Amino acid sequence: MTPSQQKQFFDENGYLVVKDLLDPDDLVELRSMADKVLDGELRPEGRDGTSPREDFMIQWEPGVKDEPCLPRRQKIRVVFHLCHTHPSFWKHATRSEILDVVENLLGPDIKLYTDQMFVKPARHGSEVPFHQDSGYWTPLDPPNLLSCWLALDEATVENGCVHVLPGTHKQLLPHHAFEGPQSWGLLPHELDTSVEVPVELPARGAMFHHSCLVHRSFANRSGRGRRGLVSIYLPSTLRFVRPWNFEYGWKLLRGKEFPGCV
Ligand SMILES: O=C(O)CCC(=O)C(=O)O
Repeated sequence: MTPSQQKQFFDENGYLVVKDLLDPDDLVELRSMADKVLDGELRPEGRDGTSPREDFMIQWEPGVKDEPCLPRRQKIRVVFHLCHTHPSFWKHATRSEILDVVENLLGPDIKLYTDQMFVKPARHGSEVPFHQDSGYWTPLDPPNLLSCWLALDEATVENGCVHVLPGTHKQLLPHHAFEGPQSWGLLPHELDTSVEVPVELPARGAMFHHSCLVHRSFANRSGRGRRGLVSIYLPSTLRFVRPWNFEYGWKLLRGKEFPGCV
């Protein structure tokens, strides 16, 4: 697809797949850093070289968190804010291969919010229920952020790839609290699930998705893990409708800032 075809597909569907986004050598390097984070072999490192925290910010898989015999990497559900706490992940979040696509889809003035590694370990990875990311990021208006979901491992239906409802990005729906490791989202009976599409990706492929696109992923009961490193961007023209004290701030990556905006 040409960039203008990509933009047209994204505007209509709310997502875009780029199958070979990363250079193979860059994938090897990134996977090795992700392994170290998951195995507890890497400490967070600020951009000034200091080490602000003992460990990365981790959400554990609730079902196996306290299993003494499982390796640490099998017990991790999500790791947050890697790009703000280690230079290797900052390098990833700011790489031109990603930002060129982001600029095409969002426009020239781009800020970085943060990143999250969804680990979905083999056999123990729990589901992510239907949600729109802007259902979480409610202080920002308009709800128009963009995620780049980069496959560190091949993502298939079997190991819990992300599923999307194309075209649902045009409206933000009210979210609800419910039980589970991720307790904020949308209920299947509120949605037209007949249009649901599994987004299978080769390792080093990526899906870009709008923050109002409804999506989910199922539990991983297969023998193969599936890690997705999700970097999140926004136009620097968005405004806060409520204060949001995010400790790392919103970093300008391309273009300019605007008075009164994020
Ligand atoms: O990777 C997953 O399973 C879920 C990802 C997700 O919800 C997101 O990128 O917003």
